[in-house]
Amino acid sequence: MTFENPRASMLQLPKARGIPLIRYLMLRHFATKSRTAIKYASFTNVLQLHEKQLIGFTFPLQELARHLDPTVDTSCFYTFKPNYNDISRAEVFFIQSHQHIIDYFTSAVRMDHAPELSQPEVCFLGRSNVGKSSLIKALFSLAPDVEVRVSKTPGHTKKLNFYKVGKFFTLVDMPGYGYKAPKDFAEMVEPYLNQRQNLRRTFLLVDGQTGIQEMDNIAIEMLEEFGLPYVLVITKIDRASKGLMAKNVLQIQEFIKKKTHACFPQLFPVSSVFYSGIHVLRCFIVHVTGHLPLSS
Ligand SMILES: Nc1nc2c(ncn2[C@@H]2O[C@H](COP(=O)(O)OP(=O)(O)O)[C@@H](O)[C@H]2O)c(=O)[nH]1
Ligand SMILES: [Mg+2]
Repeated sequence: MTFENPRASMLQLPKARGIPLIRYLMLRHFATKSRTAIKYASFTNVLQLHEKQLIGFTFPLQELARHLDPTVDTSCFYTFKPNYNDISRAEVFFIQSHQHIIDYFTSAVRMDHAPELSQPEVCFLGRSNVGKSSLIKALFSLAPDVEVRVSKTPGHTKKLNFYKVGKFFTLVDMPGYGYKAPKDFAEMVEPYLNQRQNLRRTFLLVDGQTGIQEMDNIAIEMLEEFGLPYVLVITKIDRASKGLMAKNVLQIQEFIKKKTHACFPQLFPVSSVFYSGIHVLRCFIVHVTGHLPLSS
């Protein structure tokens, strides 16, 4: 079925290109949106935004706080609060040069195949489809040649994918856990978390539309049991309404306060499509790997 619009020929838009009008408009809409999105991969361009937009884009939690009842305690929203200069300094680590190579390094199907590296490491853990690979792509968007491995059959390829950021640190994309979580944890995730000496922080991704789910609870229990410092990253915030985001964020924040010990009190909400929250997350990674003392 096509959506050919009889007025199309009058508008002389799509006919000239032989594309149905609605598809032409959709393509144009997404092309414009993605051009705008790519522009904001760089914090230098984000800094050109008006103050209100700049804050909302850089600190999505602060934007959310504006919509909350003033009686809600939002102090944990500001636990890690770099200034714009810190964020710009951190961004330099994610820009490729001849002296500073950012690239996919290797994959391991078992922990004993993992490369021995001395530089600090951070890993990204979460359910299949929660947005791990997209987040790594967004973090590396200033080095577009980095080949981020995405499994074509989600949940089937169980590999640890290692990405080197020069000689400074490594990011590890963990196999996504699904309905087979206990088995996946036993084979891959547990041995990695238990044995990896240079692991500085684990980022556990939770979908902003659904909040913490049963499988995420298994991961949280494991991280708590191991006493490893971890951080919750809230993904796909562009897909959730402000109301839903507020509800999920407050619920998760309450959960962290009451039920966890090793979890960082502040959440990191991100959109890997529009890059909101990405710049602060880059800054946090550079900070926890020991390369950026905050100036503020
Ligand atoms: N709208 C939106 N979609 C996202 C975002 N992050 C990931 N996705 C989509 O979610 C799906 C799963 O993402 P992927 O990164 O492959 O998840 P993984 O299995 O955890 O590595 C893909 O279709 C992505 O395009 C986001 O921030 N916003
Ligand atoms: Mg993936």
